[in-house]
Amino acid sequence: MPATQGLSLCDNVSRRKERTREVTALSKLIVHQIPGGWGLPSVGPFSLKLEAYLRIAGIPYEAVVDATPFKGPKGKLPWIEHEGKKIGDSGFIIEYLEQRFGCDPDAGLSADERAIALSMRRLIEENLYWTLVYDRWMVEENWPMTRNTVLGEIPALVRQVIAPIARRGVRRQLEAQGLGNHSREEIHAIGIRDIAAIADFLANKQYLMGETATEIDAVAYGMLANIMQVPLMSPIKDDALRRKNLVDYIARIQWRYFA
Ligand SMILES: N[C@@H](CCC(=O)N[C@@H](CS)C(=O)NCC(=O)O)C(=O)O
Repeated sequence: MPATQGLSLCDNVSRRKERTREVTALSKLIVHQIPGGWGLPSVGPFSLKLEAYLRIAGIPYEAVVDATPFKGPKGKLPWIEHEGKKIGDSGFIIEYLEQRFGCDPDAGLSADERAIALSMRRLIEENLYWTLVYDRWMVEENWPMTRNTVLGEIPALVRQVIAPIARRGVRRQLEAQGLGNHSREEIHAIGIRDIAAIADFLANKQYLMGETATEIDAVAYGMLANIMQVPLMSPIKDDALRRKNLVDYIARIQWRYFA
């Protein structure tokens, strides 16, 4: 799926960078990601983050769905192939793309704005993410839908065998991370606090760092859309949907970059 939207951010960079991008566009960027579903291009928050980033930065790419994360260099999705290189982890991928394509959506941020954006990213990726994992994989009512969508590209018979093994692995990850040792109510309270912090920080701005979209908006969009726009039950989702600025924010990014 070649993406050509979102070029505006790079429209004003120097002619040299334009030329660089035209040339590098010739070598195809392949993005391996978690399958789409529930109306989203990817039901993986980090895969959707990378796709949002590529659209914000205006970098053309081709998305490929991987049924499992095992082929990637870090054993996780997303990962990319570009000019003979394989790179895993959305954060490292973005660093690579910024250097290779010479286009940084955060270029206009000051050092303290970058520090704030990084703290917000850690909140979203290192804490809120695990509440999403808990709701998808551990809440009994949600499990059948998670199994059939997140693992939906695995042939049904194989999935029957793999799904319970994968679920046990995720339970161990949740316990090792620490969140999995809390009660359901405590986990939801933790997630709701993060949602409140994002909504309060966004306040009435267009994007998290101001009037233009930056990397943190890709991070937030990938996670929030995967919480707010999926047909799973969660008090965290319910809380987020009650916050009009978050609902408008997600719609704004979708309209601007995914229409
Ligand atoms: N830090 C990584 C996290 C990626 C990640 O956790 N991906 C999940 C899907 S959302 C995954 O592939 N999980 C498979 C596993 O943990 O075995 C990034 O930013 O890309």
